[in-house]
Amino acid sequence: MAVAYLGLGSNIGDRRDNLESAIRRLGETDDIIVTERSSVHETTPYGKTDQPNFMNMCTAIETRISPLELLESVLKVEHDLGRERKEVWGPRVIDIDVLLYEDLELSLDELNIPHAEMHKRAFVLDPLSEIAADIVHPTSGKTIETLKKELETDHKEV
Ligand code: GSY
Repeated sequence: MAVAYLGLGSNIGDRRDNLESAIRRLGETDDIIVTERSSVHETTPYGKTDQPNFMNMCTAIETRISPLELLESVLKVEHDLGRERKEVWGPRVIDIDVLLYEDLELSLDELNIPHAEMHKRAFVLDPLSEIAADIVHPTSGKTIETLKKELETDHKEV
């Protein structure tokens, strides 16, 4: 079984319920076992800032399916929960990103693993460090805890 990590976010409707529904549906998907989950973090929007605050969390899963099949499953859960892809950076009922899949590095049009922006995003690293602090991000060779600390240092007020 492969271990993968997913990042989830919601900023429309009942955000906590949307996260719960997404995790339940992921767990009901063939060949996906949700093994760990972080706490839920309320976060300010990254990128396009004039939108509601998000709730974010991360999960660990075990799976036999390939990264591209995992992407398909994740897109199906997003679709079933009513996700519409109107704006790249716009508000969303649910967003599920494949962050890590074992120590794989993959660069395709439709999927980058590790997620290309994860090391820049506190809304990913904060919850992810609760369940994967010692996991090594394969591109940088740094642990999630180290990436989180580096991002915090970057953002420190002077
Ligand atoms: O890429 C995920 C969607 N998203 C988020 C998010 O989940 N959390 C925060 N805080 N900002 C975000 N901007 C986008 S787009």
